Amino acid sequence: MKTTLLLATLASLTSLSLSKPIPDGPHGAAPITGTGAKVEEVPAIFSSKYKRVRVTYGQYHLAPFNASSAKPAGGHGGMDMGGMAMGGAGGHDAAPKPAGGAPPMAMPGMENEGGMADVSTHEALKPCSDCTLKYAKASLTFPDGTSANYLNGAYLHHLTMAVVGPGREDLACPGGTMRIPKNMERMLAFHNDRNETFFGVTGTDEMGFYLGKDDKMDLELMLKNEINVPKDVVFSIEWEFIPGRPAGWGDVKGLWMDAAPCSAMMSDISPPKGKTQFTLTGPTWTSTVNGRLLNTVGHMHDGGLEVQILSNGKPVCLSKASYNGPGYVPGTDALALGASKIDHISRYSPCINIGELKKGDTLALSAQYDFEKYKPALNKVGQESHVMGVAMVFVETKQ
Ligand SMILES: *[C@@H]1O[C@H](CO)[C@@H](O)[C@H](O)[C@H]1NC(C)=O
Ligand SMILES: *[C@@H]1O[C@H](CO)[C@@H](O)[C@H](O)[C@H]1NC(C)=O
Ligand SMILES: [Cu+2]
Repeated sequence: MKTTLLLATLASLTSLSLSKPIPDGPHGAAPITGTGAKVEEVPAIFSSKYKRVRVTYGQYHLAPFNASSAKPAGGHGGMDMGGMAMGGAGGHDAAPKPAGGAPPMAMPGMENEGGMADVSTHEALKPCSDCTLKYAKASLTFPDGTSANYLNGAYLHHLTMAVVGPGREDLACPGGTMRIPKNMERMLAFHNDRNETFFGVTGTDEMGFYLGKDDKMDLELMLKNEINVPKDVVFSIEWEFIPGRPAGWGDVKGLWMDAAPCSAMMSDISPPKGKTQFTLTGPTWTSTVNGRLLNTVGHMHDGGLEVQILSNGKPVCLSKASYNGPGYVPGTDALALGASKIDHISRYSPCINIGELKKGDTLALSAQYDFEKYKPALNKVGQESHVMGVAMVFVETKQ
């Protein structure tokens, strides 16, 4: 297993092609990525003072949904474990991040998630260094550039990006946990709704997330193939940032609100047995900072209706799921190749300018599901897939 991982890593290193030099190669070593990783400059949209880059993290090979456990398909992005490709190391849906580069073992309940590929890496390409991030937007395409989604069989299951560096601390789960070690701070999450992220309320307000020279970016990336033929996909994020750390700008942090507690290794939860309508309720978080709650969208799995956030017991944000937007309905070809004919969440209503936050205030999240209204996704062996209740809330912190 270790040899396979090493070979896969070497293969991806040798095929690194860069149209621009990597701004900040970690300690001289080339970052570990999928094939074709690169950083390209594109025109900024929000301000002439900003720069915009498209970071391609790589092209990855996804095994078919129905791949048998005994006969793994080869991949560029990592090694496959019976249709569950394991690449890089770690992943919140995978397993404890092991020391020494040993591949993680599938978490109980995840081993039958057909077509799932964990292509996480501890050293993802950085969009910039000594810069303040304003905006990010993720995409998943096929190598020919067309969007990859339920329509044609492969989708962006989720990604979480964290910055690892001296003095970094996760706002929601501080102090170091099994899942979020010391010096790690989660700062970005994308799910298949692919909603753009503003580190602020708009693209131009004077605040952002600072990324330093010594920070590394940890990318937890899970991709999923819904159909019974292999697929190659390309994952990228467009970032917009201002160089340096402008004087007077506010600091933006990500607050990962979750139905699962900080002690859990992943956000995935088994749906309560025998229930079709239920609410997941997360632990109460007590604020350690003063600031302002800027924006968020919720995240659930199919079957979810809405994510609610309570501040000091009062509802301050309701992010409702809507289903079956363009690109999210499996097409005829995808259905013929085994895609399941269910409704898929395609977007969430955003909450913007949520309100003030003071030290001692409490925040809590809940997520409501109704499997009678929207059927849950099923895994390879016909069991209900895990569910989630998550919202990455961006906060402007004031000391
Ligand atoms: C995505 O979220 C932002 C808030 O960050 C919001 O302004 C925008 O309307 C959302 N877009 C969609 C398609 O939901
Ligand atoms: C998966 O499905 C494809 C297409 O229907 C089929 O050709 C293939 O034999 C299946 N593989 C397994 C392992 O069942
Ligand atoms: Cu999820």
